[in-house]
Amino acid sequence: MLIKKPAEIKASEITDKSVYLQRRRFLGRASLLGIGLSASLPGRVLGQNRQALQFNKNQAYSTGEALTERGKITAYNNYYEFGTDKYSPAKRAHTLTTHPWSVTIEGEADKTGVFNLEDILKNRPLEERIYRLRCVEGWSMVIPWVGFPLGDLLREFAPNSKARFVEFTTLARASEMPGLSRPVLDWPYVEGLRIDEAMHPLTLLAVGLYGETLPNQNGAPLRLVAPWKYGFKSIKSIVKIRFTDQQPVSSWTRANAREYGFYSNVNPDVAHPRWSQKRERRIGDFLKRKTLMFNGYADQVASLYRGMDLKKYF
Ligand SMILES: Nc1nc2c(c(=O)[nH]1)N[C@H]1C(S)=C(S)[C@@H](COP(=O)(O)O)O[C@H]1N2
Ligand SMILES: [Mo]
Repeated sequence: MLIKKPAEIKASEITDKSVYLQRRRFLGRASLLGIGLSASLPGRVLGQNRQALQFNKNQAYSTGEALTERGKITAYNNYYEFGTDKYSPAKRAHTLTTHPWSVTIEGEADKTGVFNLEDILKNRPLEERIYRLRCVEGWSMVIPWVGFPLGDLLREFAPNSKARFVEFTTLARASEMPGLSRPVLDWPYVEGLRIDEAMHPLTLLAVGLYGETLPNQNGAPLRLVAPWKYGFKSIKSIVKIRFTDQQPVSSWTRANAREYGFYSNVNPDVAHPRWSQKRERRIGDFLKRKTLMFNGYADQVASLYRGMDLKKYF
């Protein structure tokens, strides 16, 4: 049942953090009461306009740290398909058509094919998870994502025993992505995870942030979020997921293997060849803070790397 109150419609138009927090509290109560706030999901996930999403808050997987303002999360981005400048994606990504959208599932799995995003999202419950995101360049944010565990989706395709890795590919549509005219990276943007990293319960596929569909500059309509890894692993606007027995070569490794390894786990003890990773600036803060091992998710993910030399496998 859809019950819309004027106050609630207003809140979705406002980007201020305190208002959002109030609204989140309201959403929490509303979902307890079983009141739906948005009609006909998943159709509404797909439009380019901001649409309210229906979700449950996953507190167990959320940090209690102060959120980065929505306006900062959506204005300061890395999305090289729209230019290498941090402010270009917000200015230019509106040209991206995110509907219709399909995702090709390929490789070492019983079920493969091309699937409409609508079908992927049908009857799939969404969660809000507040995660830290740490860019390899030394800044970080705290982002309230809305999405679902990647592993839940992957299992539906029944990957076989050869599926040791998962490779992800971003859309490469030159007519809508002005950055593709420059060979800064080898397009399309490709990233990869080991299968156990992909299946880890922290690994999210996001369709929204701050309670609404993803802005294009943040990777609409579907992007990866692996919060213990440097931001570039969290690939945007995904069109292909491939199960493979070979370790994928990511666009960043292809561009500069010495600087960007396959794992790219946040690690204050392994410096980037051109700068230290010991500290980071939380966007909005004046002073820097210490970078934490695995971006603060060591309790959950350190066991994935037991026995590995993380200086070698950086
Ligand atoms: N397709 C694609 N995905 C991408 C990037 C990109 O340039 N292209 N940049 C990455 C980098 S370096 C970071 S830090 C994060 C930034 O995500 P945000 O803009 O939503 O904060 O997206 C990652 N995903
Ligand atoms: Mo990044």
